[in-house]
Amino acid sequence: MMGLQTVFRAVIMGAPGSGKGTVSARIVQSFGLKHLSSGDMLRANIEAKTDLGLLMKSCIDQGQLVPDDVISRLILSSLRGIERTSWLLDGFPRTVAQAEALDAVCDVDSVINLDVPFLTIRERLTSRWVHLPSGRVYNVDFNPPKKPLCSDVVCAYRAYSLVSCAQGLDDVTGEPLVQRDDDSPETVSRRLKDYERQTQPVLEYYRSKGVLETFTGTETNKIWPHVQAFLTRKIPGIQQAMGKA
Ligand code: G5P
Ligand code: MG
Repeated sequence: MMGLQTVFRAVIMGAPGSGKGTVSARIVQSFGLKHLSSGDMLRANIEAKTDLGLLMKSCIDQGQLVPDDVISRLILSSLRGIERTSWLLDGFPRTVAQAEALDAVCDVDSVINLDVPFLTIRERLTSRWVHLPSGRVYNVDFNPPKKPLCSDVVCAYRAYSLVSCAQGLDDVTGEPLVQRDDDSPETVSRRLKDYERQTQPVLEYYRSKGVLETFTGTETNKIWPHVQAFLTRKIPGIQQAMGKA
């Protein structure tokens, strides 16, 4: 890495539910990188009923990857115009073709790989709740919202498996939280299989470039200090305080 480098470009990888969004939020807070999540962007398109969102909704709900050219165009156009900003990509690239498309535009300094057992992941995803507009994630056991909505009425709804009823309110906006359509156990299985088949080769791709750093564990709170120490070593020349990048 050159001494004059002023921007830091990182990718966070890991299976669905490995904690990419959770760790990204901590990285943003500690290091001020701009967070770009492919999944959040796609869900925002679905929510806003854009042409892209309408076209991709069923694909995403079923846990399938969207086509490489569609997601590459979306992400690379978001990177255009922020060439002088340090960023963290979450959820992209997810295939070798996507990694090559990114490489054609810029070099990645570090790839943070969260290695979490699939059994742990399955348990987490059934109790995940999200605030769709911001992408903030909660978990009934791990990081519950400050305002839970567990009135008797909601609990009664839960008994009938009406999972779409809100289980709490977003800490920042007070808006209701929802469960993702792709978090059903069957869809999670499909996403994990696709991850093994299509995304694990991307880890090899970055390993061969010497930029891959793997963090293994079952708890984000135990993984996080290692990620934080790694980034503290890696971003020496860059202003770490928020807003100064
Ligand atoms: P996404 O949105 O990129 P995934 O499947 O890669 O989705 P996901 O599900 O968002 O990843 P995550 O961000 O890795 O998971 O994990 P998270 O949300 O932070 O944590 C999961 C849960 O565990 C949360 O409830 C959290 O609170 C909890 N948790 C965290 N740590 C702990 C802990 O230590 N203990 C406990 N108990 N809980 C914890 O992609 C979605 C879809 O978009 C399309 C695809 O269709 C994809 O399926 N897509 C793409 N398609 C093609 N190419 C791409 N590049 C695409 N990107 C997105
Ligand atoms: Mg995520």
